[in-house]
Amino acid sequence: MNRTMAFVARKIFPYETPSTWFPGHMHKTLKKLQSLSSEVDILIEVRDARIPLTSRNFAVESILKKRNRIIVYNKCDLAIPCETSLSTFRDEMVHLQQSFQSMQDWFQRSQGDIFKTVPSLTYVSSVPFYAKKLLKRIRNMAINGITKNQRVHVYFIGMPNTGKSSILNSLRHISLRRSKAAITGNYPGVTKNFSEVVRLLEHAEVFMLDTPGIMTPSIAAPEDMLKLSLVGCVKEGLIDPVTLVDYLLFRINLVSPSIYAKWSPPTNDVDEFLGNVAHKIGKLSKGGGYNDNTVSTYIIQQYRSGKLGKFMLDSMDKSSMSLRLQHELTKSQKKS
Ligand SMILES: Nc1nc2c(ncn2[C@@H]2O[C@H](COP(=O)(O)OP(=O)(O)OP(=O)(O)O)[C@@H](O)[C@H]2O)c(=O)[nH]1
Ligand SMILES: [Mg+2]
Repeated sequence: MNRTMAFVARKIFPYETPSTWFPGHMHKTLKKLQSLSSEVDILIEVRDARIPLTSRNFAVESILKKRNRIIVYNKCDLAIPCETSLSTFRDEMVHLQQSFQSMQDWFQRSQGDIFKTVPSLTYVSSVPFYAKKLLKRIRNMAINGITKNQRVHVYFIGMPNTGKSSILNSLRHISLRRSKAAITGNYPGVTKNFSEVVRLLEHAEVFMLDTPGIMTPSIAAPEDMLKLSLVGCVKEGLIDPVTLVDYLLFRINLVSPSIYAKWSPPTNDVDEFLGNVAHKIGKLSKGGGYNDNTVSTYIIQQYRSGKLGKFMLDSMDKSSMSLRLQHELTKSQKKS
């Protein structure tokens, strides 16, 4: 039997939950959102399609749950496996959203509160097709009477680095052909303050507001910080790169070790993996050693840019989703 056939992936990744990353500006943002909640007519909640469950901000959801909402799963270009077509992926995400929502409804009902059905969209901020679709949804919500206000405010919220500012810019470009209104950047925490209002439609008083990305004040599930660090939602350096690569290896092995076949045969051992990668990319010293931080950082960069295959870090089966909701519920009950 060859090594690939004999390989058995790890089923668990024991990990001590580090605390969340919740700097002062996020605390301020959460408070401000709370106080402004009556001015939010439409909420665009941006999530990262690679972690559709983990990048859901349950802290914000609980303060803005009565608002008209559209969930946008951004960065689909980094989450769709090559063999999956966009429409299949879209269907999967709609299905995920529906099953998650029905479970959520059940949980919320047991707390005496019911969520509205929330429409969701997959997105790639650089592709006009998606901006046109989202624009149409917002226009319908804003103009077709869901919102009665004369002036409509569309707020963009979500975890850091999920692409809120990029989406705002893409909508403005499609609608008004105007240049960027919001600064974007490839690290979390680019937007630090609420933006000024930015016009969205030419002939209607519909305006957008960008907000700083916010994490949840506490972490729901033990592996959350690992996933959020891998996709770049939290500050660099909170978790050491070797641990991140070990976790990435664990997740990839659950999908298929063939994803890293260009570097290494299947393995559950992060040191063996790093050594094989170091060898393949020419980072081995004459004595056969390597700097594990340098090699790990390289692997993480490859993953973030989509060069190490496209796959999700969240498990999307019903029992994983249910477990996640239970974690969230436990957290919110502990708080109250
Ligand atoms: N691959 C890919 N990258 C994207 C997409 N949308 C945004 N990005 C990139 O993701 C990074 C973060 O984008 P931003 O728009 O600044 O994210 P943000 O949510 O506003 O971030 P904060 O202000 O820090 O909360 C930037 O480097 C963008 O170019 C997308 O659909 N696909
Ligand atoms: Mg931003």
